[in-house]
Amino acid sequence: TSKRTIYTAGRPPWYNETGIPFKEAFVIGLCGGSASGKTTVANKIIEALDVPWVVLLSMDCFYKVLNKEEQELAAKNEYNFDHPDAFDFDLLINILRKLKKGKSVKVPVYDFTTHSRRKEWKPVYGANVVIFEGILAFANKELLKLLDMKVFVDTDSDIRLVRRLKRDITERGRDIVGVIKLYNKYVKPAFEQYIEPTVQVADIVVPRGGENFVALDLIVQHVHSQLEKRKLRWDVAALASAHQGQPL
Ligand code: UZR
Ligand code: MG
Repeated sequence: TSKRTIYTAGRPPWYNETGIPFKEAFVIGLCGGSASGKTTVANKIIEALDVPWVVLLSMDCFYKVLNKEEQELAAKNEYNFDHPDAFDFDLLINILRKLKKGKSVKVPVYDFTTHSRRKEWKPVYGANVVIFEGILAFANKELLKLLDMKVFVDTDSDIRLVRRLKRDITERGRDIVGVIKLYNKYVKPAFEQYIEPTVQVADIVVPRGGENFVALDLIVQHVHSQLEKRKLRWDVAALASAHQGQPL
């Protein structure tokens, strides 16, 4: 575990043990259809990474605040929450850019019952690794530039529909007719138009999601090796600053 302690060394994660600022967090983008298992994959990566200061950022926090008319549409299941227009990409990019620089940020807390943001935003502190997950995680060019590794969770649509039905009925108090209506009207078309094609920009495609231990292991190995490379760069920088411009 000695190689893992390097990243904090008893200090906030944005400095290494020699006081060299930790400039960049490693950002993993996790994309996939609704109920594909993105959150499960994210949590398994976090567990297996065994690195301090890993942050999970969900796209759900960046839904736009709805006005009155839009709220009425949403109540009738006639607002499209699966379309890119439903998300505040500007705020999302802004926040992810800061996190990537190792800065702390405040993330909006979205309330799906009122379709507004809570007064208190959630503080998120600088991290070594940021996992950003969402159905449209790969749907914006500026956003893509911030992702160091792009993982697409590819789970069959019948399995996703079954899970979505279960989740919306048990956790979100919806009824079967409403869930199926939403699925056919918005979830499925948006998947086909905006989500599925973005598999092309992925570095790794994970079939079956959280049960794919080989894929999870490959992802974790890559992150470790990237963090090691960065650590090497800090060491060189620390050495250089200790010599204060004298040749090493
Ligand atoms: P995922 N969604 C909800 O229904 N309620 C919430 O509180 C948050 C999200 C839905 C959203 C989208 N659309 O289809 C999907 N609606 O969850 C994206 N309505 O989230 O990737 O976890 O399935
Ligand atoms: Mg989710």
